[in-house]
Amino acid sequence: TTATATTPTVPSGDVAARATAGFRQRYGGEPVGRWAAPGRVNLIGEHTDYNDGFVLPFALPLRTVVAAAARDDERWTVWSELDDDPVEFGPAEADEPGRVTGWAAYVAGVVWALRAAGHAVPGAWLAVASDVPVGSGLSSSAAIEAAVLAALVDLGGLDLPAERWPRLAQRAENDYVGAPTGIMDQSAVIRGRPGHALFLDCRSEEVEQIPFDLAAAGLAMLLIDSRAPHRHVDGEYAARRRSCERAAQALGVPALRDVPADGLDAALARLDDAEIRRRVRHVVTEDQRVLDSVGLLRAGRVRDVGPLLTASHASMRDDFEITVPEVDTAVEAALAAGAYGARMTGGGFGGCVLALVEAAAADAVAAAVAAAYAERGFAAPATVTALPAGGVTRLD
Ligand code: GAF
Repeated sequence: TTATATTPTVPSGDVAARATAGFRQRYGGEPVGRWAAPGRVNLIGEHTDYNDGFVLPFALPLRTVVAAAARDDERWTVWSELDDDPVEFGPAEADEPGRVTGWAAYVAGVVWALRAAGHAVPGAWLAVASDVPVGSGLSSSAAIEAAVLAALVDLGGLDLPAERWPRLAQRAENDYVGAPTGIMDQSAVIRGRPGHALFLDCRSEEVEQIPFDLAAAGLAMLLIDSRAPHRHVDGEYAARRRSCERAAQALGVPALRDVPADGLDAALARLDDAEIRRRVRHVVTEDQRVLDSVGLLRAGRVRDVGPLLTASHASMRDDFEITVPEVDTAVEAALAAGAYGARMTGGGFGGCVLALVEAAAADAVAAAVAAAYAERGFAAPATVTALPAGGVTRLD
């Protein structure tokens, strides 16, 4: 085994300075403001959001920053660190989903969603820098959507209360970018609070901020980037969603959220397809695990959430069938090294694993996961610790 250095916390970075520098360099002037939105991890409640169910994500200290200024014409020019050249588009491209592609589609999608909702969106110069890694399942897309949305709302003085931002950002992603996601990620990056997890009812959009003070409890949350190459993520996600919708229809309920945990067996008995039964079992038990986790956190019993995290992982692995060998290996190794619980977080097929550990054990657990990876010949995982941070905000 290799001795690891101390597990780093996620970097606070100079991401805001990079956004400003990018703005000056590309556009030759000063931004009028900077807006920042975080990435997120989901503590528990996976693939429950589009079933009208419950989720419990928290915002990360990793952020995407947009430096911006309004312009007099109805054009949007956006530069990102991911590319050399800015992308420019106008109303014609913004009003036709799919016209702008790549990372800039998330920006065009926000313009589209605002215009579709009847807002007069100001033209703008935008420069984007980000510490949220792309493709690690930490919602870099929700982060850019939220930061751009906040910038455009402020620049245009739009009358749009923040409670309505998550739905709008979700529409950008669903209808412009074309990814059929739920409302969890946008809610987490917009409504997250430091030291809290966000308990969200995805049907009513009611939220409760649940105290989640890991440091005070002597605990740490390890975030292990599985480094698993993405495998058919989009198609598999859409297929899971379709299965859930078909199951709800077969059961005669608006959504799987309406199948109560104590009515699960009766519901399963009415479904003749074994795969669909597994999908339903995941969603219904996962909703219950969210409610149970919230109850434990309200009672200050943070460590006791561990077994629920691990049960969630098993359910994703065996019933929802969205894990891959890398994430299963990380979860098993973390548990064997003493983690209270561990699970893959996010849509699946790779991304990050989170592990709830005693703060003093963080380095040993990270080293154990790295050793298990080396043994299997997987690319070394990147591990950090993370505390819940705040949602989208204007920096200056
Ligand atoms: C992705 C989606 F964007 C979310 O809406 C959610 O469905 C999640 O996968 C699975 O819980 O992050």
